Amino acid sequence: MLKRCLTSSSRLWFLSSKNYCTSAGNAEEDRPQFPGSRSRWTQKLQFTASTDFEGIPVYRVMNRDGTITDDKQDPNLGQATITKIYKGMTLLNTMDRVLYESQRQGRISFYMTSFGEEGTHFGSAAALNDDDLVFGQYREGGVIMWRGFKLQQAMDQCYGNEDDNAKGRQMPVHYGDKNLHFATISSPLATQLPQAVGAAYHFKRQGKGKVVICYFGEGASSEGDTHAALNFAATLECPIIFFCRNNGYAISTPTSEQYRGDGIAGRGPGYGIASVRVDGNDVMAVYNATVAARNYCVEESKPVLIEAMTYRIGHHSTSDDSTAYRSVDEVRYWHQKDHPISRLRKYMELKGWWNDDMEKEWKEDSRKQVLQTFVTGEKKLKPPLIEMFKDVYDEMPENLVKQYNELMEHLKIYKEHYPVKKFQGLSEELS
Ligand SMILES: Cc1ncc(C[n+]2csc(CCOP(=O)(O)OP(=O)(O)O)c2C)c(N)n1
Ligand SMILES: [Mg+2]
Repeated sequence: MLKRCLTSSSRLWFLSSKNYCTSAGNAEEDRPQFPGSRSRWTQKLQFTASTDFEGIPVYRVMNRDGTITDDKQDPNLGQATITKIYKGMTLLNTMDRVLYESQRQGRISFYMTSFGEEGTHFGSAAALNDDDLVFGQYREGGVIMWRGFKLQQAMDQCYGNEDDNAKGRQMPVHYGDKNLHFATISSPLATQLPQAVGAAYHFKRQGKGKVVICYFGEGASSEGDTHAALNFAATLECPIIFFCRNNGYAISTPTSEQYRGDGIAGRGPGYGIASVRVDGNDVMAVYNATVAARNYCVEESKPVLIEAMTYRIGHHSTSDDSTAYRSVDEVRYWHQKDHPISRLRKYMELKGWWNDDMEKEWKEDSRKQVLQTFVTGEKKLKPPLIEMFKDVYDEMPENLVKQYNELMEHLKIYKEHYPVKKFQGLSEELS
């Protein structure tokens, strides 16, 4: 079933639609000539069921105990890169804890954690070039962090303060940074996918060897936009990596209620897209898969689909309480038995690159960094109110000018009921 469809430099086996094709016993002229199909005649009346195929295997490099089972698959990232990845994963984890709690205290409006999915973020991000373009869904904070998004920028975005790139117009965790080639997150599911394919088509025409990576959840893959994106990417042969984080849930809907086929990777061959399934809790497997996918995109100018299997340990967001629909034991299993951070730590300890003292020191240091940037973000003023009305149009149209003027009139009368001092320049404007 599996066929090596990549070039010699790649290490991975991808499943392609060609694998389903057999030409045994059919002379070329006797083959069906229908446009849109490349198959053979059969005298056997048989429906093809997804259960006729064994599920696509899960590519793994590192065992749960942190050992590499096949040395040939070792990406040999070295101590410096592995330590950087580990520090990134744990820093994200610490930031998630602090910001989750801060929402509970009413200090920010909303938050989404990435607990348990850190391996998918850092393994894939480390495999990309800096000028590859990233489209995310919303749970990919580690990807933008790896590309250079500072803790302070993340805090400023979550507080929607005067230094927030989005000028306070987005919900928290909707990061974006043009300089880091990371398109701003937008909440409506799957909208990023057709946009990402359009960008990849542009890259193809440019011919500079750049690729797009587009992250999405397995839940988002049920949206119509995902179909449109996969089919456009396949037919236009765009250099894009579709990176699906299959974390088991779309809010409260488990995967068992989301689809009946072989996950998301299983759909790839139907679109004519080379596809692979990886252990998303194995940062090395994710890294290798993304490197191979990137090479394939550039060399073949075609899309690739990666399905990274993982588990959402946290609640969907601060608006969710997952104890209502899953057991504590289920969550505990992933937290204690199959966590990407502890697996990488075991690997580092076996190598002699990490120990308890280093862990303690890093924990203190990283927590301090998070808390310092958090406090700084909280103290900053909110952007000027006028920013709420700007930037959609080059010049503010009359109806928006009218709304803004009405808002200012209202605030002049009722200013004592509003946190006027928290907004840049507002007190002066109202006086
Ligand atoms: C078009 C649309 N429909 C519904 C929602 C509400 N919604 C937000 S996140 C989500 C679940 C998405 O699950 P998945 O894609 O698996 O990502 P995960 O949250 O698991 O990372 C839903 C239904 C939305 N944001 N947009
Ligand atoms: Mg999901």
